[in-house]
Amino acid sequence: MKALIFGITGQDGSYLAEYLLEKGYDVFGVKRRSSNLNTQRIDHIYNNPKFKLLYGDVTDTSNVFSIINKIKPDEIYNLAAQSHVAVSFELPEYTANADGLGILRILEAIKQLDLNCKIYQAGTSELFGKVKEIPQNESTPFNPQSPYATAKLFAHHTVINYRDAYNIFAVNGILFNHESPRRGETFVTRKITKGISNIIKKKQDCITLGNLNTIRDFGHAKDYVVAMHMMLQNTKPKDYVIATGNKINLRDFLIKAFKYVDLDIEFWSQGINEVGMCVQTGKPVIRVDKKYFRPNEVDYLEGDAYNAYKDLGWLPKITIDDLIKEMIEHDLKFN
Ligand code: NAP
Ligand code: F7E
Repeated sequence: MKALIFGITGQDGSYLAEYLLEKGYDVFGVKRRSSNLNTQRIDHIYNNPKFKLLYGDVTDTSNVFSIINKIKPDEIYNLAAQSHVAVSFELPEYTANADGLGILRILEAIKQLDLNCKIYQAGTSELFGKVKEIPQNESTPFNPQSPYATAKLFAHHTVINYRDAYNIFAVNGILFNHESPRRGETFVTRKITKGISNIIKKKQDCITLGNLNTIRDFGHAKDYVVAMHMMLQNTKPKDYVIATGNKINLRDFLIKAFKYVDLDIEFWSQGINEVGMCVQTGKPVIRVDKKYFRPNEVDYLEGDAYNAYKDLGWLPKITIDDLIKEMIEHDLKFN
């Protein structure tokens, strides 16, 4: 079996590649050219004879077409995206091009080449935006709040349209936030675990964050890539929500994370004056800065993945406590 992964250098691409190699797949990963090395997450599999890297970009139609024509994969995983919600407000057009049109280019190549290939599209809980229902499942109405989410909404409907119109086995995974030691350092969980490691090593005094009034359903990326593969082994192409069902607000995440290094946090004041004080040292270790606020915020995400459990047998295995432990231990060791 040949799997082609767009977005191989990212968090999910690296875990998925490992998982598919363990299953005996030949894995082809598409990476963008960069002026500096960006393969840190996949360096350990680079010499695996069943793994190959190709240069590509989902904004380049001819490149996408020629890669698919050359490899003729059995499965494609489209994980390539400008995946940062806050950045999408600065780069709306590029985000629409990569995150919205990227999958259209892949589907169009499959259609024109008439290939028998299954396709996974990386959808997101950001589609629910300002939520219309709690918890969110596959029937919850979408209400996107960012250029990232509107681009992913286009991608979501494009997948359904190609599935219905051309009988292509294409599915959307509607994945809630998933994290790991490989999470990009500007996403909130990694910013926190790296910040804690720096505070312990006296390289940093304080972690400066944006909106603390936010609730997320965090899982581990390792569990979530298993769901991606399961969706392509399903008897028919269907979209699924993937989540833990366990929500946590950012202040509680911070309290848990600091607790792991034996520090207690108390929150004082409100809004941009809010600080997280360390009980043991009496010093502020968390501050708020408006520059990390978004023009629109998604305040509450809590997923219901019952259908993935019922149809696919998918369940998350890694708890939030184990996730935090793994991330902090990694950052203490390597940063
Ligand atoms: P990530 O770490 O940011 O990885 C994104 C990957 O896409 C990177 O390999 C990146 O390459 C690549 N990429 C970006 N623009 C590209 C382009 N124009 N052409 C080709 N490749 C491009 O994201 P992730 O956390 O692994 O997420 C994987 C996918 O799931 C993304 O589509 C994301 O939007 C979606 N998603 C993520 C979550 C989550 O919580 N992690 C939840 C729901 C959905 P570089 O290394 O060169 O930047
Ligand atoms: O923010 C708040 C921020 O950037 C989480 C992507 O993988 O998951 C991710 O998107 C929350 C938000 O992730 C900071 O305002 C506070 O409410 O880690 P994040 P995200 O926006 O939820 C979804 C499912 C995806 O699909 C995306 O690709 O934390 N927050 N202070 C902050 N966030 C960041 N980044 N930095 C802060 O300083």
